[in-house]
Amino acid sequence: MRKILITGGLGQIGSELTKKMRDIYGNDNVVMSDMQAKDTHKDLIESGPFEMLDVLDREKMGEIVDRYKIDTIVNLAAILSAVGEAKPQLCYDVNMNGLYNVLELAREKDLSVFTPSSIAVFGENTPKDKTPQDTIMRPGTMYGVTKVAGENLCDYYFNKFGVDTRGVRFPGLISNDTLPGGGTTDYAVHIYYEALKQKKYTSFIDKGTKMDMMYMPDALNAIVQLLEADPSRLRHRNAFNITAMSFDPEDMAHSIRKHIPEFKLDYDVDPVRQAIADSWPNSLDDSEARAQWDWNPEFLLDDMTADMLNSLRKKLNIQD
Ligand code: NAD
Ligand code: AKB
Repeated sequence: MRKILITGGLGQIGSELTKKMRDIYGNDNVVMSDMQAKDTHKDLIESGPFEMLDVLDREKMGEIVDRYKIDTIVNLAAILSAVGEAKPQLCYDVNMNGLYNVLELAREKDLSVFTPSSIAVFGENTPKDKTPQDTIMRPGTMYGVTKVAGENLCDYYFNKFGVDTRGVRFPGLISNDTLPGGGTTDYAVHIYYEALKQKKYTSFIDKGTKMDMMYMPDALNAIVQLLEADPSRLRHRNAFNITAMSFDPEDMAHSIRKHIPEFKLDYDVDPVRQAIADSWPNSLDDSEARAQWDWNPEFLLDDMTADMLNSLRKKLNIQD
């Protein structure tokens, strides 16, 4: 049985991954950590071990690894694209130095490491449609720069020291538990909350802007599936393109109107996040992930919309 440490565990992915991993590996075998405890996640924090951990504190991370006999780190602590443009130094520190600390501990203590990358590794010069697995990567954001460097660093630790590093390039993730942490694709979560609360939404991303997206249950499956995949089949360890769907705000509105016919969508485009979105792919080619570890997502846009609206109605206590 694995003994897992999750960093940044109270974020959008970590709060749901912790639950899933505790179900699979056992509550006591999954240590969740973050900068500070949050009242909103009291149940989760109390369902297994929780540690306050800044990934910039390598000594404390090492002490936690030893105390719990950790053999796998899932490194989710990060600063995402929009916040990264507002706070580039913080983005560089957390995404680069945090990952470096994780990898150094992994080298010293023979740990496996999973670190997500992102569609943010791609930039203006990358082919936009069916973006290939191996292609030009010259991102225009600090977040993207740290993600490309992170992929390379993880490859380096595997090739040079034999550390078992793995990762995927996630597209925008949509979930109904924890709100997203300051990215460009966040509109695709907010739209569902506002559709239920106000029956209208003002999008900061313009119509016609297609980006890859994925529903959280598929993203969590991807992490566990790749972590457990047969290493002899993996040729792109740290940077698998994966996607489930590609859409623009109008496609979402169309899907939401199947449940809320009066839903209205208008636009107040944010130039910073729009420029980031314009530099990212319209759609990824994820055939290498499908071939090397049988990646196969379940949710398309209409399935996700039905599930999101249903779950959020209960969460927000909103009647039909
Ligand atoms: P998030 O912003 O929701 O959560 C990140 C967590 O990291 C937060 O809880 C925050 O408190 C924590 N954190 C920040 N600085 C820290 C530090 N110094 N030490 C410890 N913890 C710290 O992010 P997320 O969406 O859960 O993303 C997790 C990973 O997945 C990131 O690497 C991100 O780049 C990647 N990713 C996410 C998406 C997405 O749409 N959510 C898409 C592509 C890639
Ligand atoms: C962001 O928008 O920054 C993230 C991502 C795609 O990496 N959701």
